Amino acid sequence: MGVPDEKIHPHATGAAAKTVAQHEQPQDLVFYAGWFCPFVQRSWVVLEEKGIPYQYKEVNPYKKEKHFLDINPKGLVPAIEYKGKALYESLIICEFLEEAYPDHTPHLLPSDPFERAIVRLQLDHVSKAILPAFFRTLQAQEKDKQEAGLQELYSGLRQLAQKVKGPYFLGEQFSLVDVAIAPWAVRDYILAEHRGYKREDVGNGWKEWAEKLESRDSLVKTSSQHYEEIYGRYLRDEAQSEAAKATRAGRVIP
Ligand SMILES: N[C@@H](CCC(=O)N[C@@H](CS)C(=O)NCC(=O)O)C(=O)O
Repeated sequence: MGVPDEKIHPHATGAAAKTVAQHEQPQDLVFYAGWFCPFVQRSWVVLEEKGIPYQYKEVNPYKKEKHFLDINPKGLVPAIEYKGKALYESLIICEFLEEAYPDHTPHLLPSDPFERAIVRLQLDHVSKAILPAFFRTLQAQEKDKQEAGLQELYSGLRQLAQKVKGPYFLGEQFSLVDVAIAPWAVRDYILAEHRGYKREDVGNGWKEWAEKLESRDSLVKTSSQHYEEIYGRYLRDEAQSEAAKATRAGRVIP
């Protein structure tokens, strides 16, 4: 028996569909992706930014088919196969791409070790503070819990935005901090429509940064339509994804 999340639109649409069509040929790097997934979009953005040759393969991660579990035992997208070897976890894939393709620019990590560490600190903040608050706000059913989630989200985003040099996190250089948060800037309209979220209420220039991120070419080229269909299940707290279950149980997002 399947889970309700299995019933998703089967492939990318809009600008992302064109990008998928350009990446059907076999390559050393196979990108296992779900068109709808913000974690996928992180790695996809890096592939597109750097112009790395890749073959796009659409996976429905809710089906947990054996061939996919062999690649990622966690059964989550994104995952890659690189020269026959498997790797998963969006940010780990992003860093792998940065290191495995040193001649492909832009470089998304600064060259100075201290600056690199600062970028990683912010990635940690996105994972531990911002994303859990985003999911909590999305899934909360009671008004007071939605409001509490929203305030946590504002606080997490505010702390991050405060450090933005502009127009991107490190200034002119587009970096992994931008990559890590951008897919949620693309999707925050869902919270605006259903949870009273306003970019302006974050402050510290988040609105301007979010606008810059969502309009960047690599984000536009990897964005589809139909996100509402996916997020409807989260908004009703019916989603059975690992992230949704973890959020419901007060656990860390896997
Ligand atoms: N920490 C993982 C999260 C990936 C993730 O949660 N992907 C979702 C789709 S957006 C997935 O594959 N869900 C399948 C499931 O929950 O069963 C990463 O950063 O790659």
